Amino acid sequence: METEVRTPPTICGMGHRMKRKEDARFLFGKGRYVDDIKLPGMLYMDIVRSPFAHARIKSINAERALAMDGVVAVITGKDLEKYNLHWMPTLMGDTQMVLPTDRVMYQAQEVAAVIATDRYIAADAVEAIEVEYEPLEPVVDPFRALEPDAPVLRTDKGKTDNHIWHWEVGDREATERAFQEADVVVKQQIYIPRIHVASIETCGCIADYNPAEGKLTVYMTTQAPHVVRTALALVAGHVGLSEEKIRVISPDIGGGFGGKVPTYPGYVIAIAASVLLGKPVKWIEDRSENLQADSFARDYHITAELAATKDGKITALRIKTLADHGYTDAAANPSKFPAGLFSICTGSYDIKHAFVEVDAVYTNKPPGGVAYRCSFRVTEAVHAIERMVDVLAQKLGMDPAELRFRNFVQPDQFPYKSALGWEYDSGNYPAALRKAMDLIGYEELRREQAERRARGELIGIGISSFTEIVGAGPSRHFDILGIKMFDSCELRIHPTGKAIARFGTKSQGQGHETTYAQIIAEELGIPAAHVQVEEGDTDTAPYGLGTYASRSTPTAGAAAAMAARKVREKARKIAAYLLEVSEEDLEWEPGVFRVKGAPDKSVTIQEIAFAAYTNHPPGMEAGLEAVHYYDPPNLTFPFGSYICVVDIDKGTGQVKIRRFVAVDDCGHVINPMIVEGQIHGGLTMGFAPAMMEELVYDEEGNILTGSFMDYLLPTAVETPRWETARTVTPSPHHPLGAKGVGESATVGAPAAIVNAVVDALSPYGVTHIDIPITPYKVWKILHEKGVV
Ligand code: MCN
Ligand code: CUN
Repeated sequence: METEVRTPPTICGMGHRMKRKEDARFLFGKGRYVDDIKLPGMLYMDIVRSPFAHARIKSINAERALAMDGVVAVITGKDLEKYNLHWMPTLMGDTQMVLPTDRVMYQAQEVAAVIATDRYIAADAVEAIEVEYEPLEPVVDPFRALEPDAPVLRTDKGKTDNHIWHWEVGDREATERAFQEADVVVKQQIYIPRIHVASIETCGCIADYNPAEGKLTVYMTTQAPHVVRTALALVAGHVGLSEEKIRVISPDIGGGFGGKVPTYPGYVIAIAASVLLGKPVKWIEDRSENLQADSFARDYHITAELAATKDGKITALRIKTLADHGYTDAAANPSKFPAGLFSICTGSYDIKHAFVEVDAVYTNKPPGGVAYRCSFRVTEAVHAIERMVDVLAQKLGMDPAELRFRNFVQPDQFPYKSALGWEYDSGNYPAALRKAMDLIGYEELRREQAERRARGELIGIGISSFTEIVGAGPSRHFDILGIKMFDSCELRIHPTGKAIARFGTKSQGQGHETTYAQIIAEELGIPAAHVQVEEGDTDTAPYGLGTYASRSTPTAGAAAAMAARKVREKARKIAAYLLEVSEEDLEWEPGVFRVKGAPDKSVTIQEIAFAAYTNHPPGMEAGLEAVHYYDPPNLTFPFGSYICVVDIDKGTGQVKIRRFVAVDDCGHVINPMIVEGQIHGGLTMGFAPAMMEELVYDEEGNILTGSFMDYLLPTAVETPRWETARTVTPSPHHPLGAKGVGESATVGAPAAIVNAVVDALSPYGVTHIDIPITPYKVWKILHEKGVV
């Protein structure tokens, strides 16, 4: 099944490969990012950061800095404390220092801020500030954090240990029984390391407080401007910032990937500085600050077990995880889900019994936990189950594709209720895997592998048949800080039949200006080229929860369709009035109402729009517009099957990806070109942590990968050529049958790569390798296992 194209290219509704409307300004170098904005009288902020992972601050001496020409102010935690602004809440309801008053908790933590007339002066003044520290014993290893004699980090919260929360789901006893009765049990430790998103644009803001109006405007690199506005009003209401006086503007964003969901101390300090000084204050992180201090991703220590019958029917899954959250839980999960949607870890398989528990701990590392195209921890879940299925296949001596087919949730089982409580809306897992196998020539590859193995060569084939879960709400289960997770569209049709549509989401590169316009074109027949899309300004956009967890299409995309349908209903009334027939006598085709049986009697949507302002029916309100707040009935469950083929060089341990086939299914596709772009980018962001990326700390909590010399990013040179294809299984509850897709490839890809490498090395007894699979790691294994 493919997405049906119902509109001509002149209208460019769903299914058209429309070129991105936003790209013109980017290609002309006319994007408007936060750092492009320069306000009159603007001051610049730079931040003093801690060299220690854990230390007491004995003194801060700013005298030399303050004496420098152009330095306007130095702000410390003690200054903010006077206004009770030295702490702020995190999105997970924990607390985080804005600036410390006595202790620093991770290397690169904010210690003080300098405000100056020039960015260079601010940077020089940062160097001139003398901070005296008394180093304290750091807690770096999360397992060490749980030991009874470990230093307690969050004494400010009255804690007596470093444990943050315990979360569990599933039936512990029934799972235990299934394990006792199983023919075969496999168990594997899996570490999914800390990684960093490295978007091209770092984080930053301009806080512009206008004392005459009492109004604060913040231009900010945020994926969720409305939530920031409400949170600011809640924490700074006591200093006179009430919500109608706060305007958050998220202009063009140079990549978010989850790293621009949290509220960083820098934003709050800049706002405080602007309010105190009555001038605009700009703060833009540099690359090292972004890498060393911003929200990380993953850092899950997983112990996973599968129980199965000897012929390969999986009967139970059990997972225990330790989550390292750094010094505060600043993950951006929905409130009820401290471990995000990790409980999707039964994956694409019909597993009767499952039990999952996650414990979170504090360590002396930067806070965070949700970023990097993760779909709220689905990446971790997929990695665990897709690895485990291969571990089991290896133990049973069964082909991993065969084992998957044997355990897939079958197409006729949807809607499918998983053992961990999710109701999968739709899927066809066997079809996607079959298609990927056909495209790559699976059987032929296995034959080639057997021949080459006989010659001692290392070739591996890895599969990942993942299930995603994206599109939060529904609001009965999903909220952030109590704010329900719906999303919105406000649509206005102008008299000449052109439109403006505003949304509560915020594109960071995903192409919303194009795809939302295409949705409205699909529903109203107004050419997508004539639909202006706006996001990111809280003074004009309807309230929404923002863009992350691939939720925009499932929520705001649905809202666009629903708002357009409301407009169409009013348009139908106007059409009936203009054509002097009853509404029932009208037929709709994209852009035109026709009289049934008299097809030459018709009015176009443009004529109707004009009439809405010039000649509307008596008794009807003028205008043609609608607002819709869409609260999805369920999440959407995109999925895919990826197959990776690797060749390993025995001499160097270098893994070369020979082929990578990705079959994705995100239901109906709005713009195939954009979806392919999302998948190409997502695959590269799956390849990166699988092969290269990791944030590493030493025992003192010093970051060892604090620059791109050590934190390795793939470039076009390292990145393999992606072969993509799709199946289309529409979501039954989404108005367009669409599912989210923005993170699928990042979620699904790493396991396929690891499975391929392990498959290559399996004849030598290798059952698992933790990512990143660096040449050195492979080289060591080759030597340990006596392969060379
Ligand atoms: N789309 C489509 N048909 C579908 C599904 C999606 O045409 N069936 C289109 C959408 O209209 C949209 C794009 O694909 O233009 C992604 O849509 P969606 O899956 O709804 O995801 P979001 O728009 O909510 O984007 C968020 C997602 C996340 S969470 C991360 S992280 C990520 C990602 O998108 N960050 C990105 N992709 C990114 N791409 C870029 N360029 N930059 C980022 O920061
Ligand atoms: Cu988890 S990264 Mo995206 O949800 O913004």
